[in-house]
Amino acid sequence: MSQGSYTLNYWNVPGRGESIRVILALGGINFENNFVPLPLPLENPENQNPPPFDDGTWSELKPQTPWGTLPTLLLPSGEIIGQQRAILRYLGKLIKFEGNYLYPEEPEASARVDGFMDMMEDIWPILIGLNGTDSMETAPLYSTMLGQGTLDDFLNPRMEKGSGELATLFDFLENAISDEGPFLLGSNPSCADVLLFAAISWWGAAVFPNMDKILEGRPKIEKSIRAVGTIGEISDYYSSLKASRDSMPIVGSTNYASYYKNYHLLCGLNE
Ligand SMILES: N[C@@H](CCC(=O)N[C@@H](CS)C(=O)NCC(=O)O)C(=O)O
Repeated sequence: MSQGSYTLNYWNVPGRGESIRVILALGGINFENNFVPLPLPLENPENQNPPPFDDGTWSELKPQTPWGTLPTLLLPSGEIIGQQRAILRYLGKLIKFEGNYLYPEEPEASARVDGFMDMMEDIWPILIGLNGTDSMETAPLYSTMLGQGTLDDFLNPRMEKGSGELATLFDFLENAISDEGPFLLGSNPSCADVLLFAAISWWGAAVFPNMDKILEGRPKIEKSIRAVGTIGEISDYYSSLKASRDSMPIVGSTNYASYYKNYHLLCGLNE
């Protein structure tokens, strides 16, 4: 790992790390990825370095992280910070887009950004599905990661308009976005829009078969994530990495490269 630059520690999938990659790319900030093998009980393919799946690295690294979780970001100062939304706020205070910081300085605007990002973190554990008694085999995210397809029986009733727990949470996000758009606060993007872009694209590949169920009847969410995808720095970033995804593993029905399909779609890159 190099000194004096940024290094993102995360698995080699989008997950909670992708928003940080996107905001760094948007800011034109060089960074390295330290891909930690995913702690999943899957066999590692030969000759792949680092191995994609558990090789004991995470159990050694976990106690050394600030919060026992990834993502973490190594800063140029040598300090390591954790928690996806804290990292986004930190970078949003450093990075400007068209003259405006990605984490707004005005307290009421920053509270709207925080509330929006916190709502997304409330959705995350439901989609991962390891709350309560759920085991890995019945968790929506782990189902695709273990190559067993999407968990429609779990997702469909929860995404039912008007009654489903997840549908209601997505509606709160939709209603929070400015009517003028395209972004949460209007014409200027914030780190919350970066998180929305990264999260919806991820959930729409790793939990749902695509983004349709999330975007149906939620035009403001769709407008925001499409607007983020058309920012030149972001589409250039995905374009530069597209070919490298070919070496990602295929497990059962899941080709891990497909976890990036919605980013490419929103950036206007051909699959
Ligand atoms: N609130 C934390 C949650 C972090 C989290 O749960 N990360 C997962 C990966 S997305 C993790 O580190 N899992 C491994 C573990 O908990 O041992 C954040 O937003 O960063």
